[in-house]
Amino acid sequence: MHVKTAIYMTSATKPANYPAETFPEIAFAGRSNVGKSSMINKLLNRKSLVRTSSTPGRTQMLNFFNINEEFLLVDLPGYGFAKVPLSVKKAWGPMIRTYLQERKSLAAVVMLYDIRRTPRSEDIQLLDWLEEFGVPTIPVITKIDKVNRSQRQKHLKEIAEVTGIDPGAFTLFSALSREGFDDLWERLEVALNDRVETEPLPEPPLFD
Ligand SMILES: Nc1nc2c(ncn2[C@@H]2O[C@H](COP(=O)(O)OP(=O)(O)OP(=O)(O)O)[C@@H](O)[C@H]2O)c(=O)[nH]1
Ligand SMILES: [Mg+2]
Repeated sequence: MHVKTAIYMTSATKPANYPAETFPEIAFAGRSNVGKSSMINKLLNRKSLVRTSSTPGRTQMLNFFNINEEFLLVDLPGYGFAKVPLSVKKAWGPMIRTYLQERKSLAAVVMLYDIRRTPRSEDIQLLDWLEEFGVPTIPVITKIDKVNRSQRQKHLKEIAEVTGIDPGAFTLFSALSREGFDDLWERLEVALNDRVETEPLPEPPLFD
């Protein structure tokens, strides 16, 4: 994929404020601090198009980015960060569920897992929704640079067991190295093409 333009469009919490469904779209989901924003920046080869932070839980809206006027990438709010106010925690479920249910242009969700962490209830909940709404899912294990090669298989096996996902289905990724970069782009391209070929996208609005 040659990224010519990558432009921040808007942030939203509810469908009325999402951008038009003119382009196929890929969203990135996972717990707070797992590396969603870093992954998007890496894929786009932009240092800080998407804000990353050492203070997890800061991205509390859905952030939409337009790539090449061809497709959208969406940075979804993370979950599971203890210091976030209860009101924000409660808003997360309906916000994500509604998005997954309603977004007709959604081609796939990249589901991120930190190689050092055991998936928890929210991770499983998210997988249930993806299945319920028939959203194609691309499972990725991130931060693989944090563990040595011999440890990788052990962690991969555990994450596969807890999620029920086939170990061979995961892309192993690092935002620090280039590992997993080509594999992930290939999967995104396949998903985007599939979305365009299965069902026409809704007509763009006459006025934007
Ligand atoms: N070593 C290493 N660190 C990473 C990697 N990806 C992300 N990080 C670091 O992990 C921290 C969190 O990354 P973010 O990309 O902000 O995580 P996020 O999932 O967007 O977090 P929220 O926006 O809070 O949901 C940052 O300090 C990143 O530099 C990786 O592949 N390897
Ligand atoms: Mg983020």
